[in-house]
Amino acid sequence: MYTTELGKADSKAPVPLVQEDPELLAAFEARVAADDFIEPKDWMPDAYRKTLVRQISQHAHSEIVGMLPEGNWLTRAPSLRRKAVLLAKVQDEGGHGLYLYCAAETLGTSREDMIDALHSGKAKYSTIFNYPTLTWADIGAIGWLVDGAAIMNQVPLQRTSYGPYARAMVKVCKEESFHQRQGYEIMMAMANGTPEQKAMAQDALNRWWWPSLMMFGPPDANSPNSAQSFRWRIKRDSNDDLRQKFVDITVPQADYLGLTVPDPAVTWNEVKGGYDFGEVDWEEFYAVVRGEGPTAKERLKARREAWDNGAWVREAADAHEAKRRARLAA
Ligand code: BYC
Repeated sequence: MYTTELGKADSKAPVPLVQEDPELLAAFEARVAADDFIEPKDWMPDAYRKTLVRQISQHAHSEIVGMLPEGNWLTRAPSLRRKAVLLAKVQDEGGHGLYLYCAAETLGTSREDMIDALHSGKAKYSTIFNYPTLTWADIGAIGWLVDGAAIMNQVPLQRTSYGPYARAMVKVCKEESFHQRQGYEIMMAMANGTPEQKAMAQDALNRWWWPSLMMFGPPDANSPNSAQSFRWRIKRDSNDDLRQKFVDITVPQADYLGLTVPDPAVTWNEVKGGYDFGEVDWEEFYAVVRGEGPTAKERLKARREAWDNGAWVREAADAHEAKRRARLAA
């Protein structure tokens, strides 16, 4: 995503928001308030368009960069079945990235510009993909926790106000459910396996738990984009509400596996009807957002190399298209 740079000429000097026509703005806001979908050719405020490009392109980058930690295990999956399932999942993530880039393109930003922003380090992608996958159990933990957190965040996005983004989320959510189950199934096999396998499963839970909670973004009180995104129904649930829902669903799943969530503060709170839990290390979160995560450099290097190595495919596709057009014109 183009980060807050979108509304700024440089990172220090804020650019005033475009002064919108009050009548058009009022009509737009009334449509959003009535839960109408906004479509690509409809009038929309400049800041709405920019917020969507920021969020959807971040989401697309996350899907594509997210293929890397799991791709790392494709050649080492413990059986042919596990390899086939993981391969299908990683391919699904590539597909999600493509739907999302297409949705962002309908807002008038080119794919090249979005990819350029990722490769130059200007654009963000989810912090979660800056952590390494050290053992096979990490593949189980990613499916269970990371895809589980993604579903929690993406189900409400099926009702986001921008039509192409909402529709992309429908297929993405169906596939994410399969991803979450494949991860949990790996965790079940390991948690019920040898003591060494169970220890690997616990270690993976220990390492992925807190980064998964960070996926929902900063606490509501420190979320600069939330107020406007709620008003325009881009966001339907708050960062903290989704994080709470995730904890409430996931803690009993860990219990069922016979594993322990690495947070001594987790306790059922009868009054709120949910779990209390400890404070996320927000310093770590912001450091990872700044590009200081354990595998951040490796991830961007892999993406840049993939783009450069794929140049011949793009050139061949362009040449084929030019020939096809020339034939049609002749
Ligand atoms: N990582 O004001 P806030 C997947 C940034 S992939 C990095 O709350 P917002 C999968 C945020 O961008 C699923 N940055 O922002 C793939 C903002 O910075 P800027 C990925 C983060 O947008 C492969 C600043 O912090 N899902 O499932 O209202 C394999 C302040 O935050 C993060 C999506 O992308 C983060 N975690 O809310 C397996 C979902 N959190 O731009 C699985 C779509 C926050 O102002 N995105 N920041 O400089 C969203 O729902 C929202 O953008 C967020 C943040 C809830 C993430």
